[in-house]
Amino acid sequence: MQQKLRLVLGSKSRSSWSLRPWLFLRHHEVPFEEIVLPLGQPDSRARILEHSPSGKVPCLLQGPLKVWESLAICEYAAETLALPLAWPLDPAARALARAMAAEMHAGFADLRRELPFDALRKPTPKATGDGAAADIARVLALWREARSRHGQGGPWLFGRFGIADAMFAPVALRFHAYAVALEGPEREYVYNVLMHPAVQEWLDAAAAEQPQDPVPESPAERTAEFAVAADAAEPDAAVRRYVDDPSEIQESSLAETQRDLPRPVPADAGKAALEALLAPRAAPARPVPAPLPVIENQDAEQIPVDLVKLRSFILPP
Ligand SMILES: N[C@@H](CCC(=O)N[C@@H](CS)C(=O)NCC(=O)O)C(=O)O
Repeated sequence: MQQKLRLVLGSKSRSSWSLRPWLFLRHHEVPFEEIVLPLGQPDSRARILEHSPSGKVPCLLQGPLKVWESLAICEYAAETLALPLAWPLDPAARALARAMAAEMHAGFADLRRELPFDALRKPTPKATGDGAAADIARVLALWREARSRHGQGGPWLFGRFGIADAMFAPVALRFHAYAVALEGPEREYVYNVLMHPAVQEWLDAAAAEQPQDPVPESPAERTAEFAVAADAAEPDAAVRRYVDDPSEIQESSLAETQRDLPRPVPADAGKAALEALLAPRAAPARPVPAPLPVIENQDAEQIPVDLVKLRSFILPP
């Protein structure tokens, strides 16, 4: 019998590299124990080094074995747990998937630096420099190529969920968090990543974490929840909504509302999926010390959200 797996992770709100193998294992319902270590603390490095020889997370432990590096962890899991669809079966697709995963593992430094992973960020656009813009364009081109050439068997890059999807999942979450303009298949792909039950689980766990490190943007923006209420059937009608404060419902134009909505929302989003996308993420159960006030959102339930109508507002006909 194999010894149990333990996965050493960083804070879920911050550690994009940890998300990759975690998601791969969770997608395949592989049982493992989590050891979550807060990042950005004075003792973070020492605590990580107790488990991970590289001084970085993630690191997979199995008895005396330590596997660090996100890609190597996914590979090890695929081989030892016989997960053959970790890579597509067709050699050409397999080569492309491996090249994409390796390019992700080694590259996109501007994108990662300019759009840092923040699982709790309210979707808000951010201006990027040429380097990050080029990285975004490259990622989208890769996704488009994989989906159009090899994605017929399912909603993931190569049809079935594989290592390439796990490697790009944090990028998809960044595109969502920074409201990167997306179209067609890329928009749907980001949506599918966002709606993956394990990704939702990760985001919930991130929301429940004790905030540890300085927040780069305004605290209100970080913790604020987002909701919209639509109360008119006409597409040019004003939309009632709140952004930060549920007690302050304002009217905005439809264009403004569309611009601010969490993205992406594909044309075939069902009611339940849309509901999940718009639902406020649960606030931490325990009190959060200043300067990170929790925005209480109980009032949100009192807003008469007609999701079917709302959907017709935010989706193209
Ligand atoms: N190439 C590594 C990157 C791992 C990495 O950079 N992890 C970050 C967290 S996302 C880390 O451990 N940083 C150490 C620290 O913040 O103390 C991998 O693929 O696993």
